[in-house]
Amino acid sequence: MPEESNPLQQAAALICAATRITVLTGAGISAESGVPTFRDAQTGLWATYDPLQLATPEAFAADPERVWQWYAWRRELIAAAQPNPGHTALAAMEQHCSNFHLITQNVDGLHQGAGSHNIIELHGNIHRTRCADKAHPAVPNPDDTRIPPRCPQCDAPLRPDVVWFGEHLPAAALERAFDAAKRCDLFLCIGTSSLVYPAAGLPYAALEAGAMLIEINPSETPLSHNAHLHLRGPAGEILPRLIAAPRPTSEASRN
Ligand code: BJW
Repeated sequence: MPEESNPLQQAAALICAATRITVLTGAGISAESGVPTFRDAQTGLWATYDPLQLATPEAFAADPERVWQWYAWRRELIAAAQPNPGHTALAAMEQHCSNFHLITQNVDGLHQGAGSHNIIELHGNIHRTRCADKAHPAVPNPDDTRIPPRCPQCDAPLRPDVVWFGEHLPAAALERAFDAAKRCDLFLCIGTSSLVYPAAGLPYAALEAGAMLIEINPSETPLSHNAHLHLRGPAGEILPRLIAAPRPTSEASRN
């Protein structure tokens, strides 16, 4: 890494030199699409809503209507959102790296909308529903006006296919994510507070296996001091500049 270059150029050089890139995204990457994060002061969902009353299996058991309605509101909000330049830049990065994994904690489907392909969804997807009793995927009957609607197979309530606190992450996705973290030579951690486990453990697994670590976030997180580079700012501004940044010439890299 040429020492005289700025952090953005250094990051661009790391991306250019990497052969196996793994990215972990969180709610921050969708913030510029108008999808609220969870923990940002004032604008985060948890500033207004209590996660214990909305994002746990106990909350759903106690008041399924309230939980369903809250997710229906969020689904509508997300349906109106478009991928932003941060999502698009990651889709472009995938085109230039033959070994690229995009792990997301987001449930909004905006990476798919931007054209990313190799996506590992750790916390599910808000656009899908499943049976609350048997966990199988299930699509509500459009004529079912009950809230929540019932499983067409067994008449149990349906729930959003997302991972709530205290629930296990989908095992295959989690295994693929840790595998991608341990096998990469560059790990990018973008727009996550790095507080929620096991996802927050992924960058540490990458570091332990010898990868370089870049964090992109306007704020400091518990991960920041472990990152080789911390690019401070909104992902929708930094990522497009990162993929467009001039790479150091081979002459400059030798010096
Ligand atoms: C920008 C930006 C811009 C803003 N550009 N950046 C070890 C220690 C302690 C606790 C635990 C542990 N292991 C497990 C736990 C318990 C728990 C946990 O981690 N709790 C902690 C909070 C303390 N974990 C779990 O329960 C998980 N399950 C589990 O571990 O199962 C095993 C088990 C089972 C039973 C018993 C014991 C173990 C499940 C976690 C599920 C999380 N679910 C949610 C809701 C998903 C559905 C929904 O959408 O409603 O997932 S909670 C919420 O947090 C959501 C997110 O995916 C997740 C992470 O949040 P994220 O993405 O980081 O967002 P924010 O808001 O926190 O941060 C946004 C960041 O963006 C900020 O840093 C901003 O600065 C930044 N930003 N604008 C770039 N423009």
